[in-house]
Amino acid sequence: MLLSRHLSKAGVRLAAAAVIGLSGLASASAQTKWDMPTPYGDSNFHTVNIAEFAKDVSDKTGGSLSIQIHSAGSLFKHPEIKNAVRKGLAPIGEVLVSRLSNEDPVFGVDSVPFVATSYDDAWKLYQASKPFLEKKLADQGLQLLFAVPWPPQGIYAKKDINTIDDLKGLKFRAYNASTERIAQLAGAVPTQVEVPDLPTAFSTGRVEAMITSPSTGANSKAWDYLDHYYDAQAWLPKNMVIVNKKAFDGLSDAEKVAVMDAAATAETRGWEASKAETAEKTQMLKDNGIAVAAPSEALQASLKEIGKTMVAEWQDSAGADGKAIIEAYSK
Ligand code: PCA
Repeated sequence: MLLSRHLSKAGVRLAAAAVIGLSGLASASAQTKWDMPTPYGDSNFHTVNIAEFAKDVSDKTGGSLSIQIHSAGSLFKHPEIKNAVRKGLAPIGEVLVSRLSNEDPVFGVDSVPFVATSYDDAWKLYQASKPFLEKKLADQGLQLLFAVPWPPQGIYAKKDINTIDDLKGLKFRAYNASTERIAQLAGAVPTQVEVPDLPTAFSTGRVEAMITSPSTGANSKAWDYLDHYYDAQAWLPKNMVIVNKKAFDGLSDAEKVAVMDAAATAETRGWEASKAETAEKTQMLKDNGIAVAAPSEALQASLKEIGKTMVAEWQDSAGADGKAIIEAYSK
């Protein structure tokens, strides 16, 4: 009591000075930290690209905006990431675009088999669909920062797949509505499995075959649990990085410019990395003992038949937007 009274005046002045000093310091180096959930592991080329994007943002803003990546579904599982960003639970995140095709067919256009099977065509399809994609995202308060394709998709299996009949009855791993539909049309049994769970799903027999990229096969050490890869080059699905619009609008003008610049650079770098990845990871599959082959003519013909059915189904469901996208793409 006595002591505190003694200290009072000088103490109050000192404390006030300290508070002003601290707050002055805080506003001079206002720091924003964004948590960023992503679905795939650290060694995946998409995650590597995003880590460079995050570093770029930090460098360009002098550290005033930092992005902390939470990979492999560690903060939010893949199916939850989009809604987490929409609700602002995470300001920024990565998702497979076609993961959202149940909301709107526009999101599924890059995963319809044999519509765009080369990088050039995938780029054209991206440009044709981008305005629609951006509009659908904007309706949910989301903004597209950049999108990067996976290498072309091929079939992995524990046994030889010579014709489509060899897929009949197999437990087939799916990662979106389109891979589920392919399994159904081939007479296989689809099961949704996220990439981080692949090794367990295969080794416990929950799934026996899948269609995905050389990247995902190599990243998840497919040689530990299967023997065959058929390079069907069926489509190139994209991942996208999206940001909560309110969070973005809360940045300073300089920070906004930094994010947009880093995003444009990441998109270019990501497309190049994906191209390099295709040959590199296909070789890695071979080096580790997987039999890598082109699909037989019979198998490829059946896959293309399935593709035709799915193009028709997609066009039916996508209506006027779908028509406009295909028109822009065919130009
Ligand atoms: N890898 C991801 C999506 C497409 C790909 O090549 C996956 O298998 O889930």
